[in-house]
Amino acid sequence: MRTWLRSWIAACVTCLPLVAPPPAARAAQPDERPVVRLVATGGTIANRTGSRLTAAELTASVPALDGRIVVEAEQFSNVASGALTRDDWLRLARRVNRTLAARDDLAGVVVTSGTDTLEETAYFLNLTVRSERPVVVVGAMRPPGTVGYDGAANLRQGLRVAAEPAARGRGVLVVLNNEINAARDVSKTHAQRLHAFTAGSRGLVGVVDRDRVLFYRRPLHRHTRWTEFDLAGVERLPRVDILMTYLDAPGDLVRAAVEAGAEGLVVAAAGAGSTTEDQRVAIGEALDRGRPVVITTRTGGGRILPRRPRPDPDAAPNDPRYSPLRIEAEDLTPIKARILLMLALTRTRDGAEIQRMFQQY
Ligand code: DAS
Repeated sequence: MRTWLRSWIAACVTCLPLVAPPPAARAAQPDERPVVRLVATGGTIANRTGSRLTAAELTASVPALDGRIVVEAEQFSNVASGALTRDDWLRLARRVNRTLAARDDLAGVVVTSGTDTLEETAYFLNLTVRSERPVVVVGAMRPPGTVGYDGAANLRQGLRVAAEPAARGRGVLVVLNNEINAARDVSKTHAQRLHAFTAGSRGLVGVVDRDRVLFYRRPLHRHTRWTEFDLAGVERLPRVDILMTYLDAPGDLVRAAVEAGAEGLVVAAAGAGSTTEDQRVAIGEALDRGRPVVITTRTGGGRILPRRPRPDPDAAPNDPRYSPLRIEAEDLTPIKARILLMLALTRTRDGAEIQRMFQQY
């Protein structure tokens, strides 16, 4: 080997420690990257033909994070979202609460869910996770292995939102298709398309763009850190059923729900809150039996307005329209109203108190 080449190599070898510190020195550097906990529950996002993707495999599907976020994977369940139960919700909320309480270093949590009941799980967590740190729920409309699988993209976006300090204090967020929606306001509004989740006239909370995560608004209803619902001591969530109004809808389904053990009812009423006459009578009986009945609209938008005051306080004392247990749901959808009523019933049976909760959450 030529002399100049030998001395050049020797010089480079001498320089090496300056260029790349030895492993011991490297390990001493503090890791500043945000840590996000991924809690996987199943759904289409994991539903590969043959076997479902595990939480670890889901994490491996987003290498494009380029190591900028440290992801810890945890398997909660691996089922279709329609197979989850109210007991699963209790366990899931407790687990997320416990994790956040024990780990100050976590930036946030991402929960994966099947999209069919995703908005329900998101709203339940919105009312029961007592932390300001972001909890983000993601899913997918196309399964792994299909052309255009959206799961990896949605998961990557969800992890970015959960790692984002500006996401704190905005309640549980739902992230799909580059859009950030509030758990309270978002609904699945399409059975097939990628753009399946919308919050209607309430609009987006923010977007996930290629360069950054951008927020437009802060949900004003009470949630997460500001919730009054505490699952400590709650062994089970009460049964609350939803009945729909449609032309000639019978009242006997209302009676059947009460007979089957419903502790409260939600009516997906027509328009601004009307039911059939037969339902009106059966709802009156349910109220007389001490069951709160929450009136919502089946239209998908708009509020149920507060009742007008009783014209003559002495007239028709048993008129169900004026029962204190008849609650107006504001603009909560029937499935979200069911969740709020279940949680309300863990704290009170007082109609005025339940009505206050429907105005605040
Ligand atoms: N398989 C359905 C579910 O688990 C649909 C989905 O995930 O998109 O909800």
